[in-house]
Amino acid sequence: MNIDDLVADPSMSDDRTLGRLLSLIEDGADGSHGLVAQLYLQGGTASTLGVTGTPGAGKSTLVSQLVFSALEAHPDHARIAVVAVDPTSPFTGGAILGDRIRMGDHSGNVQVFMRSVANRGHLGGLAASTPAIVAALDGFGFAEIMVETVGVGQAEVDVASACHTTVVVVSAGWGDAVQSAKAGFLEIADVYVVNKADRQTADQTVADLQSMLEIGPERSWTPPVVPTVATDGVGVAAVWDAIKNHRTHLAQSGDINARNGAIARATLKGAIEARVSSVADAVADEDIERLVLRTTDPWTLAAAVVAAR
Ligand SMILES: Nc1nc2c(ncn2[C@@H]2O[C@H](COP(=O)(O)OP(=O)(O)OP(=O)(O)O)[C@@H](O)[C@H]2O)c(=O)[nH]1
Ligand SMILES: [Mg+2]
Repeated sequence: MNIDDLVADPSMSDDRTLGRLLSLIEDGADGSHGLVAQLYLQGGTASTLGVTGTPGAGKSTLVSQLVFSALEAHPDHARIAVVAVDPTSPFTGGAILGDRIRMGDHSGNVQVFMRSVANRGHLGGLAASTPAIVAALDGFGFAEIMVETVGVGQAEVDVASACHTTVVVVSAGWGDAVQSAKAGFLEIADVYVVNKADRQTADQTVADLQSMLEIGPERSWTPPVVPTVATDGVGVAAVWDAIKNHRTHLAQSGDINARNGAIARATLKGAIEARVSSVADAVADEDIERLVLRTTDPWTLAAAVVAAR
């Protein structure tokens, strides 16, 4: 099947062609903007879930469990996509392999589609390509899209928070709640998960987070703090319930409109960044030479280059 046919009629999709399409979008290949643009117009129906948190906290293990919850919630065979944003170097590759193994629970299930976004030197980086991938999957008719990112670095955190519901996963005993506040997690969490609750320190971590969340400004939704043992599935049903409650809250309070606006803004920002990055890459060597010779400066040249587009 070719990609134009796929975009025209997503119901005919096969996952191999979809995978090729997503690679074109991720690379910002010629023509990929037109494809994702068309899919964007067809989208707006998916529920998106961002999952972020500390490295090794158990995010992938939890996501894999949440896929089971989502499958149960969709007996209509609606499809579920998992996007794992993995900016690790191709030479270590460990995390990607780890994710593949944990997500192996769902390999062979035609209802589930997995994608990893590697963000290695791609146009505009992960803040540009991840929203485009999500928009494409949404346009494809996926009912649930889960995006996992490591919560290290602003771009990773931003990508996970540009979703309808953001789940922050920390492991029990991981530093203290203050670390979590420093990482900016308190502001973005709609649901807080304290994983590895098989450790004795879990109760303290839960209590610390709860009290930190209470000191914050008054807000219409207070993030619940849910202990889990993701490897055994303990607490996963409570996390799924918290996600459902948050979705109900968004709909009933009208906060969904602001959330959709924030997601649209993040997607636009990614599109702008990708465009600016391609403009920067296209600057001629002669112009660069003028910078080196100091006959012009980067700021004057930037204004001229952007104005010329
Ligand atoms: N003891 C214990 N170990 C867990 C639990 N959940 C996950 N693990 C283990 O913790 C390790 C990391 O789990 P992952 O799910 O890969 O964690 P992650 O947050 O996705 O890791 P990165 O994506 O590399 O940041 C694995 O060895 C898991 O088996 C848990 O509830 N208890
Ligand atoms: Mg992971």
